[in-house]
Amino acid sequence: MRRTRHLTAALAAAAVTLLAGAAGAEDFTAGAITVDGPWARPTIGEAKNTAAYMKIENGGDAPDTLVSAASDVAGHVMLHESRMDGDVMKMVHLSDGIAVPAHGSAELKPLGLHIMIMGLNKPLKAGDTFPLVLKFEKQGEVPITVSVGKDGTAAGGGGMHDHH
Ligand SMILES: [Cu+2]
Repeated sequence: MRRTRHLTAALAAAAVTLLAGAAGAEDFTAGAITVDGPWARPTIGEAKNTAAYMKIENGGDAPDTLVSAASDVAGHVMLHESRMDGDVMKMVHLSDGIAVPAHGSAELKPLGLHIMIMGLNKPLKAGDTFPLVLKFEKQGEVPITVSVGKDGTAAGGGGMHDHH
């Protein structure tokens, strides 16, 4: 399968269109930013929410910040972090965004940083994909395609979004 590594930002948008519908998590590159294997959990029952996870790498000399995200398939997308408050898991909205250090990375994974996707216009099942546009302070908009999979790299610990 063709990868989208090392494409310019302009080509990346076109590549995302070509890859829409492809199975399996892909990597997406725009300028200094590479997004590795974005994935999301399938929705459960009538739930209209899910969370997306990915590793964001910054190959550049300057730090960047993921400031927001949006999707055509969802009414509302927010940057969240799951944190323990005593023995209760709580969601915190990250109004300052998610920092991606120069020559570093930010890891969005279950029980930690995630992109909360709310008000989905249809259920998501394993094997589906959906578009997501990440907006960075410096890099600007980076369109990606999120693959819906059972558990990705997660080591158990599911269900933390059930209360949403
Ligand atoms: Cu959340």
